[in-house]
Amino acid sequence: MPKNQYIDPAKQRSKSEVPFRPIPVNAYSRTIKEELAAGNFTREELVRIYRDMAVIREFETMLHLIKTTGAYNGVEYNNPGPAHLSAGQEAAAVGMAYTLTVDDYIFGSHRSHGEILAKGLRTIELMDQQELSAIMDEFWGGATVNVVKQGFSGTTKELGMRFLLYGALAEIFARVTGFNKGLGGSMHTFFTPFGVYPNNAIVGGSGAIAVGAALYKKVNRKKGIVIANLGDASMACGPVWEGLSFAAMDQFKQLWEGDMKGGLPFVLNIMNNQYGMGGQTCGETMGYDVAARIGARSAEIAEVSEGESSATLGSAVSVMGLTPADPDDGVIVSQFGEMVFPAKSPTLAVQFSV
Ligand SMILES: Cc1ncc(C[n+]2csc(CCOP(=O)(O)OP(=O)(O)O)c2C)c(N)n1
Ligand SMILES: [Mg+2]
Repeated sequence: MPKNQYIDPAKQRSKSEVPFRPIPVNAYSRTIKEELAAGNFTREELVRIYRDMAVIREFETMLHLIKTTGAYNGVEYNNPGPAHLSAGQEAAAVGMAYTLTVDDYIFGSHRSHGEILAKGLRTIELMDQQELSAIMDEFWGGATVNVVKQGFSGTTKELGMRFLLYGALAEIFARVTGFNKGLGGSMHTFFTPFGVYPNNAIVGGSGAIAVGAALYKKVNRKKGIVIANLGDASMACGPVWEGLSFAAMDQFKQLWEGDMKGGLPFVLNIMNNQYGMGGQTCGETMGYDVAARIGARSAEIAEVSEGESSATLGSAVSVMGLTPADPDDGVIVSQFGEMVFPAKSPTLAVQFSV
């Protein structure tokens, strides 16, 4: 017998109000010193956060140089494929991944290299070394890991980092040793053993697809939460609203029972860089102001992990142009306070060989 939510016409049509609470905006304002003093992070954790941001910045810088000059560090390379870059958004990607576990999944925005690397690095940090080794050895019969094993002697985690960077880069370059045998490219790079699920060339596409993954986790009682990373302009896209409405359905709270009661383990993470390709989202009818409003009824990630509800989070960032052909977008503001790169940072201590 199907269950129904009882609609009482007297109550449904009675005069009332929808109460609203203030929405905190740009509420985070701690410095690194304050975070250390508060015991929220150790020095090692902060260094690792910075390392992950530096790795992503250099990865994107490398791609930018290859696209615009045909070379990186004196090595010539031609990449005729697309490269949707996210330099400047490192803090948002690393911040998103930092609290995640191996069991959590991310679905990407259409500039997702940083998200992929951030979640991959986080997973490598947390994953059991034997499991990590087995995953790398088994993947495509070792075709990807064998490339990065050449001339390498280091720890399993270091090998894991090489594997992640190489697998993602080879995919972007459409090489057969890439994570998806080169068939996906820049916007469809993913590696599910690390919880990195497909990204999407359809702006806002992940907003709906990730909800399906969250439903899968819920009904199969799987550990972990699911994040849909989106650009701010995707707030104008139907799949995002459909996904959000589905994830927050009252049925989950009112009709589902026992440990199944509650919203989906789903978070929309909006990378708010104030741009949507040819225009600014600021002030547009369906622009980022709306993101703040839907955030008004959201919960923190901790609550999502406990099956309480779905949430929306916003992160303020800015970037290089979407593709190397686009002009750079501008200034950087980060949710990580002072751990922010200037838009044109001169050098970083991370370099790759291609
Ligand atoms: C459904 C859909 N509409 C339009 C496009 C073309 N398009 C590519 S990127 C982009 C802007 C996306 O802006 P945003 O989501 O804010 O991401 P950002 O580039 O700022 O990271 C658009 C409209 C697309 N790929 N998919
Ligand atoms: Mg944008």
